[in-house]
Amino acid sequence: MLWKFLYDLHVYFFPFNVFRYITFRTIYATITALVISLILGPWIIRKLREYRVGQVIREDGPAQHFKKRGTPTMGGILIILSVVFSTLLWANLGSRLVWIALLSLVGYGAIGFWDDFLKVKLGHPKGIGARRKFLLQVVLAFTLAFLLYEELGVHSTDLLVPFFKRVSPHLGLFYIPFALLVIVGTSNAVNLTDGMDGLAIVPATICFATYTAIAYLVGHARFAHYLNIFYVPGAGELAVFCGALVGASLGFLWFNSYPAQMFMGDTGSLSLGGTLGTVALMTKHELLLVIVGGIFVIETLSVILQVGYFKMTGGKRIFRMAPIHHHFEQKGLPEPKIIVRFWIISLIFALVALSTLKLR
Ligand code: 57M
Repeated sequence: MLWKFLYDLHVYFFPFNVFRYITFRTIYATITALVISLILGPWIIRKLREYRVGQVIREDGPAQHFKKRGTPTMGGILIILSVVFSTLLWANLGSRLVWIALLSLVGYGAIGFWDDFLKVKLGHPKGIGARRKFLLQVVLAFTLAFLLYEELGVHSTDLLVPFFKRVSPHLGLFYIPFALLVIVGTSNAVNLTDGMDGLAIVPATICFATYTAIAYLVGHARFAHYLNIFYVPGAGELAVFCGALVGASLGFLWFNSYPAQMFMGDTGSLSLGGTLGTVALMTKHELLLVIVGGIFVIETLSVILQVGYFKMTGGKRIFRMAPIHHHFEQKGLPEPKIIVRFWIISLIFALVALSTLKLR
């Protein structure tokens, strides 16, 4: 909205022509979301304290976490508000992809909000309940998958395989269950990772920064052709949206860095995860997400292995505790050390993922 108003003024003042460019608007969407979250952060923390939205800590968890009891949670509200506001200001709202992205952000945020609200405010230990929560996630993912199937046209059901130039399987109608898996899987993977201060938000920021670059490239006919990737008309506007997510996430990190003043809650983790999966689908780099979000994949695999082995052997464990960050914690590594090491690994994954754009 704002960019259009400013751009229209270029007939009077030519330098305002710059508001037309996606790169310029992406930078300002990032800064705007960051500034909004920094300004709103202390107010949201105060409100969450006022409404007594404090984290309940599980008795069977690591003892080091007991001191975190009562930390305000549901901070995902801060991320969602900042992204929505900044996107409305800087993105071209004529792009339907932007609206689909916003739907995933707000939709998964709402599911998470409901779950958090029941847990922390109304004291229901199970929140919405695992089955109902999963069903809601699937229904929303199905809606998003259908909208994408309609929107992306010619390439919607083709996949780009990292490292392989000539392999691009055509999924046809199988695209819908595949898209469900990507969206719901990523949403839950980010949720599982969110168990230490800053542990989920930094890898999420790195993922969104990576997809900012990818969205720009796939939305640019010449770059897409040069790199031999699918050209997705209108996807460039998703760079603006992802930029806003990077800014808002950094703003949230300001408060969530160790020792955290607030947690994102399911409101944040489901929303960030669901949106990451949706963006990967929209930019036609869905398989690359396994590398970009490698840290989320490792965390999820550690849970699958641990739970599977636990059930098969009637109580034996592979890790001291899953997800794997708790394993290192139980081994005595200080929380900040585990967190920063996971950030470094996450950055390496993103760089490797970006390198595959040329390695084909
Ligand atoms: C949510 N949530 C954190 C906070 C955050 C199947 C099983 C592996 C599932 C898994 C699970 O429930 N995971 C999902 C993880 C919780 O954080 C809240 O939840 C939101 C995200 N949804 O935003 O509101 C706790 O994490 C800590 N935390 C921080 N800083 C942050 O910035 O320190 C979170 C954010 C917070 C705080 O302590 O209270 C969580 O871990 O509960 N279950 C588990 O992760 C549990 N694992 C487990 O039971 N493993 C078993 C196997 C057999 C399943 C095993 O290995 O033996 C662990 N979590 C806890 N206790 N709390 C271990 C036991």
